[in-house]
Amino acid sequence: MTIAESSPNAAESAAPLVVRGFAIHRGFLDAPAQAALMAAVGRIWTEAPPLRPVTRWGKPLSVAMTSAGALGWTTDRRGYRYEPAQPDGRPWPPIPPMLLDLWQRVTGVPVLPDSCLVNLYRDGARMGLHQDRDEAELHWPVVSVSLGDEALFRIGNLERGGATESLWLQSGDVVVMAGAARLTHHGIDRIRPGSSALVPGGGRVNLTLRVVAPTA
Ligand code: MD3
Ligand code: FE
Repeated sequence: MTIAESSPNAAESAAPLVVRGFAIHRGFLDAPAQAALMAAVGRIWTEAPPLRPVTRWGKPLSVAMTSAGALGWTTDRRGYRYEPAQPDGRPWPPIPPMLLDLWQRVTGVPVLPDSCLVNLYRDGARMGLHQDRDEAELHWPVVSVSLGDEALFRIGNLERGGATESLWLQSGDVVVMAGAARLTHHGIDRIRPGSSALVPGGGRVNLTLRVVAPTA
């Protein structure tokens, strides 16, 4: 059964919680849909294994990453950017249809994402507060899907600094960043190891869907 075929649960039709412009759909994916999506992530990993990329300064990120779609986000000693191929030259695998379907249902925009970043957080992994602005057109939304262990998500401001708000994201939660929220600083402080058994080997997977290449 695909996510598209599964009947919408009560949470899916509920109004999202909005925090600083981030629309948080708690429990958007029920347990069968989460399992189906996790299986699709496993197929992505078969063709494009998660790697811990290094920064410009040669330090590996604590998060292991891979991508699906025409363009994948990566970083190495030349800096960070979107690339049409994996470091070994192979193309990224296609974005699973169930994610394209989810994108259409939660955003309603007339374009499809051309990139799906797949982040893997094992114990101790984190992501510092940052903005995402490597995409050509910054007005399209970004959609995040959480699978596996719970994560403490921190939401800041358009500018660096200032007060932040934190909330726990759980497996099956979907967050839509649109409008001003698209350029808001955000990060993951920590995960709660062992809080879910969904990810083989443990940890958390976050999928972010983005429109990266120019659409016009
Ligand atoms: C707000 N990922 O991949 S998801 C990222 O859980 C990233 O792996 C985190 O931040 C994670 O860039 C947070 C929420 C998220 C993702 C992308 C965004 C929020 C965003 C892009 C723009 C604005
Ligand atoms: Fe981000």
